[in-house]
Amino acid sequence: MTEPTWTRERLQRLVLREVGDYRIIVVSNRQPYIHELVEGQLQYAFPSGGLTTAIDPLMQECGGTWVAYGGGKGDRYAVDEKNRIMVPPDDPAYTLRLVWLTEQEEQGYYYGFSNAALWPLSHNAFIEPVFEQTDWETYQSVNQEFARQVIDEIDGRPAAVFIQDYHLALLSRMLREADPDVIIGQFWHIPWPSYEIFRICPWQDELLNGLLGNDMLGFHIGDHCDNFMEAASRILGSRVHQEYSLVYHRSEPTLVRPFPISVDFDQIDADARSSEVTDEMGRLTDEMDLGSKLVGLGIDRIDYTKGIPHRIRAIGRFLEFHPEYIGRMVFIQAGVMSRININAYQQLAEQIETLLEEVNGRFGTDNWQPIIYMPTDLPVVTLMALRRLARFCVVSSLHDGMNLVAKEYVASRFDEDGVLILSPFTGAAHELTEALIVNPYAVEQFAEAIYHAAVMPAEERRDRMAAMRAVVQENNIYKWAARSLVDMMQVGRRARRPIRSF
Ligand code: GDG
Repeated sequence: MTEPTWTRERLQRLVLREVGDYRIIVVSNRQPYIHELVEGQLQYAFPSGGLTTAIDPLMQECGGTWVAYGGGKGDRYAVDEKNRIMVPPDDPAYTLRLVWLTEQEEQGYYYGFSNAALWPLSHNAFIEPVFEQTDWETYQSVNQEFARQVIDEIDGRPAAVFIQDYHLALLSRMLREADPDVIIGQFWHIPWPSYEIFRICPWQDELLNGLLGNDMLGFHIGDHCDNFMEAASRILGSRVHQEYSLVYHRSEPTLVRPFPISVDFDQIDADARSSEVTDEMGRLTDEMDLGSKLVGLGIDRIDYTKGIPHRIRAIGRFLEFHPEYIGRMVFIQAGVMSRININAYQQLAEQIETLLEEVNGRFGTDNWQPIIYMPTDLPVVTLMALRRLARFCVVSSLHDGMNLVAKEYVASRFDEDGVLILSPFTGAAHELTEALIVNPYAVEQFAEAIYHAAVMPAEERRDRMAAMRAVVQENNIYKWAARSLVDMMQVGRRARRPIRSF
């Protein structure tokens, strides 16, 4: 394999050069390490989700502080009197500072405004957003609490704050008002909706005004940048310089750019080759009787944007069209349940169960089921072994900012085998053009894509996988981090350069 342009070492050198005396502070809702109390003992875990997967390696390189909500039962026992702890626990590299929220705050800010309003608003999945005044008020006060903690952490020193995601849309404006010298950037990990959809939000002005407190605002793809700029122009009347990707609000500029996020390709590639993974593959093959079967795989947070019902229907249709695969294929659907106290997620869980009963009931036999559903938090080694065992991996999102599952599958296939079936409605489809791109709503075409994956000759599989691996290896997480950090620092410094008078 050739060396990619961006590596951990190059990023580290770049950070030293670009960041200089500024302290880097990352802020997100989700913490990268969660502490739990298990039989009185403190243990830690990594939460699943794309954001922490992407940013932890970056923080390990540049040090600094990560401010996040402390949602683990053991968190309060793990931190010091300033609510800080060094992480990763095994090899401390940066500071984690935790923010405490009450149950009622978590309900209104996280389950309420973030995930019952903003999440469905931003994804074309036909789930109606729920706009509750009290949730919005809680969202504002929790953003304010994050702002207080970040300002305390900065403590008047030069700082660059890199905010993550849609839980903190108001934070940059609050920080700017408290300390105009702070450089601020934000990455929005989910799509930005079209103007027609965004304008149904009762607090559209406040959200835009909040986000335009950033020096730099990143999205995964250009379409989301364009949607955001159109909203700023039509709703707030902001001046947009499309050719420079700049939005001027109250004569302050915000650079709006695409930065397609990615994974740590080399690390995943190396992990996939380990003997633990090979042993786990053997264990799973025996336990699940996969030996002579065609294995398909889905790994997702159980979310209505991921198109899981569509995928189950397509597998049913595939078996109907190609009965020769009855008893000869197994589709494993793994991934954790999430946000289960929101109505739409409970309905999704029920819908999945009903569809599984239908497809497994129709095609299954006494000793074989076409779909094995494992909605639990599986160990990392098991997920890796499943990726390596799967002839094909299905990512059928109805809408997805990027989708890291697709890139993880590609990065773990060092054997250059395996077929990726990918929805065109993911950011990843813009880069992984050698996948079998299929519309998840078109059930017959979807079923045919599964068949295509099943019968694809080894040479074609290798060519396609090698091409996708080259893309993910080059466009890795270090490139994403380097490009977004450089843009944030440069645009932030430029905006604060003293104007010389002649
Ligand atoms: C958001 C955007 C964007 C999944 N199940 C388990 C598990 N996972 C891991 C996957 C992957 C991550 O979680 C999911 O990342 P995605 O990118 O697919 O999706 P979101 O969580 O919706 O992330 C998305 C991302 O932010 C980054 O910007 O790509 O578009 O929606 O790493 O492997 N991990 C473990 N157990 C599981 O059961 N350990």
